[in-house]
Amino acid sequence: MPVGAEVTWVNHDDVPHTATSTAKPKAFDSGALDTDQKYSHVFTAAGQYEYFCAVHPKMTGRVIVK
Ligand SMILES: [Cu+2]
Repeated sequence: MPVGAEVTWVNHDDVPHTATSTAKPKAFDSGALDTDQKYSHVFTAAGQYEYFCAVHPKMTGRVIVK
C-alpha cells in the first residue's frame, strides 16, 4: 500500500476481535469490534506494521506501507 492509504478492518465473525498494533507505543488500536463493526486507520509513514487480536493473540497480521 502507498503512504497515506487507509485500511479498514471489518469484523465478519460472531465474536469480538481487535486490530491492535504490536509496536510500542501502538501505531493503532481498534479496540473491541463486535460483529459487523469497522475500524479504519490511515498509514502516514512507510514501514511494516504488525498487529494482533487482543482477544485472540494468536491472530496476527501485517500491513506493509511503501
Ligand atoms: Cu480475535
